[in-house]
Amino acid sequence: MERTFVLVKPDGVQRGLMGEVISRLERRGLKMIAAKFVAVNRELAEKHYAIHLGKPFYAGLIAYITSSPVLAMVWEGPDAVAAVRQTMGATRPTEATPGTLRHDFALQVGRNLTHASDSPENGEIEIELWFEDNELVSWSRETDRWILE
Ligand code: IDP
Ligand code: MG
Repeated sequence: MERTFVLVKPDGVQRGLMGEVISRLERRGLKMIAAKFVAVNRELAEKHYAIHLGKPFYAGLIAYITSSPVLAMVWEGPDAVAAVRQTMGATRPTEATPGTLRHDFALQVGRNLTHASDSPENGEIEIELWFEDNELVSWSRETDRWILE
């Protein structure tokens, strides 16, 4: 089953939206297999956003993600990467579809609430960066037969 890495960024934590993010992913049918509350240091932030090094918004992005704790999670499901990114909405909240998290709870790209892996390969890399193997929980969910065909 595909896995993806998800963050509730500092703005989501400060605004009390952790539960909203979890709730939407749960209701979608995705299964949480790991979660932890993390004060992100500069080293972790730079590794996580290495792909954006050199971009004009990079310094602001590192400052944003280290400014307050984040909720780091791993979610599992069929096409989990695409499903989570769809639920999050477009990177720029004003381009996000109504009903998505970024449309419903955000206005600006630099305060867009969440991070989610953009490919299964990057998902595995990000899971490895943020979690130890023994923090990933393998569990069977009784509702799976009503969610997965
Ligand atoms: P994503 O989070 O939707 O995958 P990316 O392009 O990977 O979007 O960018 C990572 C993060 O960097 C965004 O979620 C956003 O917080 C921030 N970001 C991207 N573009 C800009 C920008 O033009 N100004 C400020 N922040 C930006
Ligand atoms: Mg991205």
